[in-house]
Amino acid sequence: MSFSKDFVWGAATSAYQVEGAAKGYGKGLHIWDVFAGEPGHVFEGHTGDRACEHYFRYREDVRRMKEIGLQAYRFSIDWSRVLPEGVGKVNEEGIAFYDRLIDELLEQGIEPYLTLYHWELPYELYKRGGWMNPEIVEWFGAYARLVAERFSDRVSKYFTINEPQCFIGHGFLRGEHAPGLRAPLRDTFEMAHNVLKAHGRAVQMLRQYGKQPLSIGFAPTCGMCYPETEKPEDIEAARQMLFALAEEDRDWAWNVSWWSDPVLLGRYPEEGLRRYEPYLPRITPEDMKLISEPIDLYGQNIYNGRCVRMGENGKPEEVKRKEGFPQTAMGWPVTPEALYWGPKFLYERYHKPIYITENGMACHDLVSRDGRVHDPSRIAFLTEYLSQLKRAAGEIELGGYFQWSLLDNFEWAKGYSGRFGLIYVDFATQERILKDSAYWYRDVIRSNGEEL
Ligand code: IFM
Repeated sequence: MSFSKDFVWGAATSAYQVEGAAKGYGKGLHIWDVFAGEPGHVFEGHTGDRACEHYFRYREDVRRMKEIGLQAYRFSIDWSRVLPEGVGKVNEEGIAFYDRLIDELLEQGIEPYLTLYHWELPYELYKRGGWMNPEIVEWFGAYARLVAERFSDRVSKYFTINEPQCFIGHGFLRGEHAPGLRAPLRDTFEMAHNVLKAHGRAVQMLRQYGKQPLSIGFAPTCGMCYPETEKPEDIEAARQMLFALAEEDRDWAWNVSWWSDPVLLGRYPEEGLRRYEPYLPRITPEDMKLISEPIDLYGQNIYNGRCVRMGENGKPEEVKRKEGFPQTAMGWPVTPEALYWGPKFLYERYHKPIYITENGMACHDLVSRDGRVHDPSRIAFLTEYLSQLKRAAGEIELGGYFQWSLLDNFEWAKGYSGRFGLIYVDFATQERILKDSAYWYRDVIRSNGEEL
């Protein structure tokens, strides 16, 4: 089994997590500026005000990408940096930053993959109802148009929305992420519907104003499911559990089918329409047409999964993890099988080329006396995960893989306590050190995944 010749090897970041320059530079506030700026929300009061100073150090960072041999860099635009109020007046200084970044990438032969929304809702739009206000569909569309007009002469790959599961679930159901709300279920379903419509509108605008044919997708996430054995009934159990609704209604957003069926199949799952009926907004055929505007790529952020078997009662059941099962520094289980079965089940259902838009782990990284960062656990993790992905590559259409993350960065409510990078960042001095895993990844890329 091998990766195809045109398989893309990259790494990813997002704006607030790496850019810094959060105040000034013509940028408006977004909900994370406000949320992290207040005590009690983020570990030790950390904020993304400085983050990795990618805004100033992007040249050095692109040089590092080149050293690792990255073929692609997935980054996001901060909506409030280019449109400080979310709509209307354009911040040319912000546009100029992304122009410079894109030019630098292209000069180094690294293809930009641009994400429109990785959670920076402009605060001015939040005050007008944010995702609750149906006007956001056009606000987001206008933002996508601006991006197409300014960048699509050089950027042809786009993802509209990153992980709606997380920004709706953590931000509006659990209140652990910005804006820190525990909203009624009714509100969250309404927001989710607007998110999906905004995605569709952005696809239309990107296509309409794109200066070349564009490849467009979206990048949801979720825990995957994999079978305990390869018996057909266990495989079927894992498949069923992957696309099932969450057990608890307040966990509804952590789900694959509610987000992906509308976009890729043009309908919400029937079971969900029945169960969530009391909470749902009005959903029209025109809405579904907009939401299912054809896309080209299907991104999926995959970190882990649950082991599943068919129970004696003929229903899927989760298999308890073994005592001492491996975990990352975030306490997330290490389950490489998720990178074989996840893409496979998704491809079977949606028939779109799959890009792993994020995958990686947080480790307890530290600088050794030799000045290097030795991270054998990350190398072991990636070896296993990529081997599983390689197995999938022999069976389904896979477009690429983006390591999360290029740099250690601001891990949302966990602040700087979770180090996910291939590149170590000393946040006091902003010194960068390529971890052992970065050199290892360089060799993987060189061999197109043959050397794992
Ligand atoms: O850092 C995040 C990223 O912003 C979204 N996906 C998961 C990553 C690790 O938690």
